[in-house]
Amino acid sequence: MTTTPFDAHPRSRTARRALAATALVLAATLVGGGTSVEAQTPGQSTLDRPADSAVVTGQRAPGLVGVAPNRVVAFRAVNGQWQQIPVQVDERKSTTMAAVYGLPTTQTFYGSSINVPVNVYADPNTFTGADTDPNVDADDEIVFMARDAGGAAGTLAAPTGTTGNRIEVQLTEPGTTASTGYVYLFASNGSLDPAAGRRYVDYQFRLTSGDYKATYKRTDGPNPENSAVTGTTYTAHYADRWTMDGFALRQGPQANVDMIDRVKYDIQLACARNENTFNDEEGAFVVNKSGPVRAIRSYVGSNSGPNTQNTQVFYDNSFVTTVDLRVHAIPNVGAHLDLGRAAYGMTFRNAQVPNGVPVDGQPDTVPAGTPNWWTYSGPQGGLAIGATYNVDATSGPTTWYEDDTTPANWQCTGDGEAVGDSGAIFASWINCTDPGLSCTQKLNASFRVVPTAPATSPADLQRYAEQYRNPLTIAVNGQGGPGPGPGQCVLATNQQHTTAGRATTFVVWAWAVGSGEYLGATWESTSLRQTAAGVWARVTAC
Ligand SMILES: [Ca+2]
Ligand SMILES: [Ca+2]
Ligand SMILES: [Ca+2]
Ligand SMILES: [Ca+2]
Repeated sequence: MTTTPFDAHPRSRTARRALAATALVLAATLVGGGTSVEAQTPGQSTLDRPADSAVVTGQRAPGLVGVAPNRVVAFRAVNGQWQQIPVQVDERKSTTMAAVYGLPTTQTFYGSSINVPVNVYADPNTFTGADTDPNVDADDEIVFMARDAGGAAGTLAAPTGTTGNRIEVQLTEPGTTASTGYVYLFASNGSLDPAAGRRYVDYQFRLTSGDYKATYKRTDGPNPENSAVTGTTYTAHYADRWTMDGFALRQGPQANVDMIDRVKYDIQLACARNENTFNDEEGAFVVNKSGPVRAIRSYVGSNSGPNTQNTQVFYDNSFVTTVDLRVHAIPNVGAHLDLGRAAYGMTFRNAQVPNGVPVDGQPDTVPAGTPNWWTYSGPQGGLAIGATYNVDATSGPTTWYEDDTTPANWQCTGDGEAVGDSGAIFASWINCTDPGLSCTQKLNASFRVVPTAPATSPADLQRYAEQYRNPLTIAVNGQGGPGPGPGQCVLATNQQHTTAGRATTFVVWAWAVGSGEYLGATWESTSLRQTAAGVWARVTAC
């Protein structure tokens, strides 16, 4: 049995209920022996994924394509009752980096062209601009929290305020089908708030200079900020585009005490390039978006890598940083989090030091290894970090760890100390990754930080870290949508098809309307696609 790290969090009840449901299912199996699979279908989610989100693109939910983003709503079913949950649509668009910069396509930086194609989050308040299609389209993302999932809705009638058919999104723990949950997406009639009255995260983008489009120095920074993100379990602060210089837990005895020196990005060659020099030259924001499910801060520009992009996505109890390196060949590159003395007393663990080393400013021996997960735990609380890499421009990353108040190593930015400073470094020669130089190789690194309450065990921290590397399986059943229309596909029981006019029944047997295809018994489920007005054809799956 595991504990949730979010004990100060009212929604931790969901996880406890899920565990209780698991126990009930197990008990039923033990007592009943031959209990059928159907009888075990839980009334609520059995997932234990407190920090995970789930994204369904418009491409996977064609029934919602064409629906206005503020008309997409989500529900869970708990013991046969609908409950609305927060959902967010993040629109994406294909454009060029030059458009993101709001600069001519002929613009170059250090010989690198910015007239390169990219697919990015849209933002009407940056030069990226709003999506070209104001409704949900194929690349737009529909996102909700996995812990908001419920049980299977079965034959529940659609919730009040929705139109058309539901899209069932089933989340399943890889390799453990008994751990599963369901979320149902619908189009609303306009009477429902997609946030369901919640706001999980708040991001205030504040430029010292004023309005972004009017004042941002896109060809030569710096561009000081006083930006802040507030989740349920943490706050973060930014002083400039690349500079996260504040981070505090919101639970425990050191609530709201800044724990970090800063997040560091660097080429560790005589401090030639780092987040300070990135801020100092060309750069632009792709998007600044705030809640309700997540906030997104994405930006570009790193000296001779004008197309390099960093995207940070903030949830209520985690944040994800994804670096897309796009630069000429370079000798090495690293991304790491340097803590401050407020982190003294924590213990650092990874696969090489599973029993941990103390964060105390005194050097430790941490053998080299692949930085897939690492954790900090202590009376302050915990940090669980999981990482993924998509790289073909060099060999894999190695762990960076430095805990030393008098480091021999130059501290290129921040204060002069290295405190529990850990992350990933690509220490081998990195081939060109810049499409602005017609290069096609890649180096993409993604890190998720899960801040937790003090009571979280090292084992749970490791589990949350590794969950980022092993995401939930997402299955999308049924296509939902605003209402009948050619191409619509619906997975439902034959009784539901009959009620909705897609099938007819005689005694307990059902046939599709229009095509006349036999569908089986009324309690069986089939997928029907509308091939013409009033014609439904049986298909293998929606
Ligand atoms: Ca789009
Ligand atoms: Ca769109
Ligand atoms: Ca130490
Ligand atoms: Ca430092």
